[in-house]
Amino acid sequence: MKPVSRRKFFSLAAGAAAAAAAAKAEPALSPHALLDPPDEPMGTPAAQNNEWDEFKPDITLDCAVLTKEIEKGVTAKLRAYNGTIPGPLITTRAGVTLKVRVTNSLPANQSKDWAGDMDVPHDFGNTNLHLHGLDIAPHIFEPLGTMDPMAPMIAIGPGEYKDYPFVIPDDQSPGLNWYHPHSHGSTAVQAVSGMAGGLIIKGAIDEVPEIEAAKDYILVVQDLGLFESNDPGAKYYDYNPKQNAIWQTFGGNVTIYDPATGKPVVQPHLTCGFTTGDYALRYYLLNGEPFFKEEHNGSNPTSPTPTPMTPGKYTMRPGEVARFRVLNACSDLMIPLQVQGADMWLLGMDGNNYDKPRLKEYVSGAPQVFMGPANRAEFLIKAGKAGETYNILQLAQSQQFLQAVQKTIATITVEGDPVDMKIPKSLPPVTRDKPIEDHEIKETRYFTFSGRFPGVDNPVVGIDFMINNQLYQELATPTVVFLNDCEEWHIIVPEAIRGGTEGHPFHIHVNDFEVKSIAGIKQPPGTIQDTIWVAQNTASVIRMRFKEWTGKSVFHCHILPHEETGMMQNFLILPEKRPMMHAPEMRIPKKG
Ligand SMILES: [Cu+2]
Repeated sequence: MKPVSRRKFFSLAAGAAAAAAAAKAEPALSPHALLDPPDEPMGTPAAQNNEWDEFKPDITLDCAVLTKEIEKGVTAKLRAYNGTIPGPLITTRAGVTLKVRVTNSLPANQSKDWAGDMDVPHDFGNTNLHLHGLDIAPHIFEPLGTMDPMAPMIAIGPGEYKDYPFVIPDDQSPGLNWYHPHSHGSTAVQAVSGMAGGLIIKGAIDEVPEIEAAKDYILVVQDLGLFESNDPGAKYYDYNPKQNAIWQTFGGNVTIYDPATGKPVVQPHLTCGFTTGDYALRYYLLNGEPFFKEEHNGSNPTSPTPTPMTPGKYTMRPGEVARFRVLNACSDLMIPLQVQGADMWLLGMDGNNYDKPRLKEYVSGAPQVFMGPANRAEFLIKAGKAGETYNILQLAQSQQFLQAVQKTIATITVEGDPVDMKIPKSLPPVTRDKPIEDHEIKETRYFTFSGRFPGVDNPVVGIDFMINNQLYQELATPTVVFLNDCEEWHIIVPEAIRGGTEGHPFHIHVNDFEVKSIAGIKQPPGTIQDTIWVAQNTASVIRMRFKEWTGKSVFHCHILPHEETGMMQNFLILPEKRPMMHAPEMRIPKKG
């Protein structure tokens, strides 16, 4: 019998006490703009490891409330892994079983009686864990790896824990990935409160002599969405909507939908409600430290009032080559990334290196990499003369509902004694994701990401965020694919009159994909990603091979408030071809 994977680990009262204790604890402040990747990878070689025998976690991630002063006079109750924002940097390698225990010390949030269905944010105390970017077995539904199309999503309740034995394939590409919660209803609230962390796969790329010699900087970029707390007498900010209160960006107030009249009713006593991107106060963090602030602007609601804060600081010697790895862990900000004044040698995206570094020349005002929410960019910079400075910028963009003004994430100063370091000519071969030829394509599918305002299917939220005109359904599995098949998917964001009012980042679990074209522009072979930004009125074409794992999983928009309110779909990877039925393993009668 399979051991139980989810047990109470303390009573609910103890859970509340633990949360209170965590809230009182001094916040752990990370050193400014530096995250040192640890040398020792975690995990046991898969062959030596029975994943369920005596589960000894390599790491325990405890989810709890963290009280932190973000800047002088602004204290916020956030949500964090192990009391730090970002969460601890996990380092592991291909071919191991990484054992992670998730314990949930978040306070309970009872939302059973709220109006609306699963696409109305709910149960903010429930959580689960997604390792984003790893080619591992489906792990969002219960039990892990299930092929039951009706399987429920994993929800680790307050006071509960769950053990995850993540089997990482032998040929998993080395690079920067990450982890975050993925429990439908609470993903956005938890991630934009601080719950995200980096995950490094070490491997061949780290042994390329020019890369091994380079300093390795990990830059985790996150956002925090905040409101003045609704808690009586509170002198802090938080993001803890009461009932299913919705923050009305345009009215600058909080409403609750009245099913009797079909209209939202203003709640003068509430300051905080769920939002699809705009917050009363939002901070952008680099490795936990704020570099930018935005405040809701009632007179111009799609243009928050910007305040630059302190960017991260890096120094390089003249002639030095350094490795920068940037994770866009923001809940919804697309980052057109530029290193102002320096050429970028892009090693790869989303933890998948290219066959050689791709030179992205610096052109003033033009992005070198488009980083949708969840994308990672890894690149080398070679410093010029002493006295030069380079700014790592998020360039201004207007591809989203909110206008994004330019932000300086970090500055690089060139100083000290010169050295002469080199850019490598080639990079290790990628073994897991081979190019997919035309004749291998078994199926071509089209997915349209669109929005409808005001919402018809989701009137509580007030906006419908849909894939192929459907909101997310936990128990529906509209797309069924087969193991070892290759498919071509066209991800479409239509023109504005058909619901394409803004861009959306597409992300799929379990297998990475090869990017064939973006907005009609062919991409070089070997462009492997797990997330791709699709701008308004364009399509991106990707190809995927369902390589190793079967089970029920998801693809979705990685703008988390969109995902939370409907822009997600399940898909099922089946081991072999059989007539399509909704639950084959339950309904095909056994012979004899
Ligand atoms: Cu979206």
